[in-house]
Amino acid sequence: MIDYEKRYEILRNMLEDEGIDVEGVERKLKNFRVETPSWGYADSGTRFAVFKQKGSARNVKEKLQDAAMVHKLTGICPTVALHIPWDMYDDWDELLKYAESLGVKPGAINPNLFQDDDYKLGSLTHVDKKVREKAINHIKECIEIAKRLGSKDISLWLADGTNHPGQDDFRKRKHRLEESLGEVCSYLNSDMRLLIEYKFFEPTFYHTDIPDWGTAMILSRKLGDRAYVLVDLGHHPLGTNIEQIVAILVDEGKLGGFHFNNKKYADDDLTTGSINPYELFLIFNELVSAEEDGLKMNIAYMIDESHNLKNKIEEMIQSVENIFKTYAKALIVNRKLLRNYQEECDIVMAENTLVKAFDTDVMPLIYKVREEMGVPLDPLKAFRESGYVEKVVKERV
Ligand code: RM4
Ligand code: MN
Ligand code: MN
Repeated sequence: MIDYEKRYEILRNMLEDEGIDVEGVERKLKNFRVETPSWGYADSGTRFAVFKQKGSARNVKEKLQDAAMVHKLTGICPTVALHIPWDMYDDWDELLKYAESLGVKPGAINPNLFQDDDYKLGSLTHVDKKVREKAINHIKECIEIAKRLGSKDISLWLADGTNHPGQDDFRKRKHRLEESLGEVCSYLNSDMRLLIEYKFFEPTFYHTDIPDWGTAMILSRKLGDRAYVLVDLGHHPLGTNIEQIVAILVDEGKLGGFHFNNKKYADDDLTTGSINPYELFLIFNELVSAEEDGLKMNIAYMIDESHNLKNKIEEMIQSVENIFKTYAKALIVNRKLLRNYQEECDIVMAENTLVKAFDTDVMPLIYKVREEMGVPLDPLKAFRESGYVEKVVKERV
């Protein structure tokens, strides 16, 4: 048992002296949810090879089992993003019941428009109407699955793009994309959303059809109330100010969700918060700031990682831990003070106000919340002691 009481008292007193509503912070932490991806539990690899791990999930039910384990230990991951056709199943009602019996639910449904020969030159933007129709029908199928499962979000990443100048016409592709997505949106129920993910490179390297947040926002504006932008932290050029993008999207009411991960060079999908924890903090700082200013927000927090060096479940727990901890740090920023310093143009103290929260050890707050939620204080340790890995290695042969 972690003995955190004294540390908690000191932290609580310190925060209350600053005028921070500690109970409010704890309430928000208890309500925070982050979705884990089914593909994070299955074997994956680099661009060069797939590395198999003993005991990794082999099908959608096993992926749900692993995700349920992460939720059991963290208490904040009750939904699992599914990828179609990777997670195709013949009886969705049965699968839904199965998920619920494990204590989890399907989350965002991710169509796959990047693994079929027909899509080599594009899917929703393809010059051939037949290919576009095939792609639209696949998303339509995903929407039907979502309706069966009670999922509200369709999370769309397009691999569309070109490798060679002159290969295709940018504007024509843009028009085809708008038309295709217009049709896609017409199949959504009024409480469903299309989350549009942008990425400036890969698998094509000359251009992609949705390279950045601006393009994704133009699209989502044209598409109307059903469409929002999804920010994958790995999909920006190095040095991009992601927190500013987040602030603008939130302010425009168009931020639909996140794919959390971290990058060093490209779309590395490394452990969230492992390379640049301060960037993650600054992103959460914008979210908390917007929320405290009363902005209307409906944001799907999701992890998009699939690891093949670390144990997959341990890695997911690590990411969840980093996300939760960072959110807590953003919640304890002294916003009143920050605003005052900003108004007085006291740059040094304004910056220090952020750094102070970032530097604070918030673990006692997290322990308190976990204790009240009835989950292990140290989920990683609890996982190692659970014997889960040994169990699935035996079962999954
Ligand atoms: C992309 C993007 C998508 C993910 C695929 C596999 O880079 O991040 O979200 O579904 O990879
Ligand atoms: Mn992604
Ligand atoms: Mn990605």
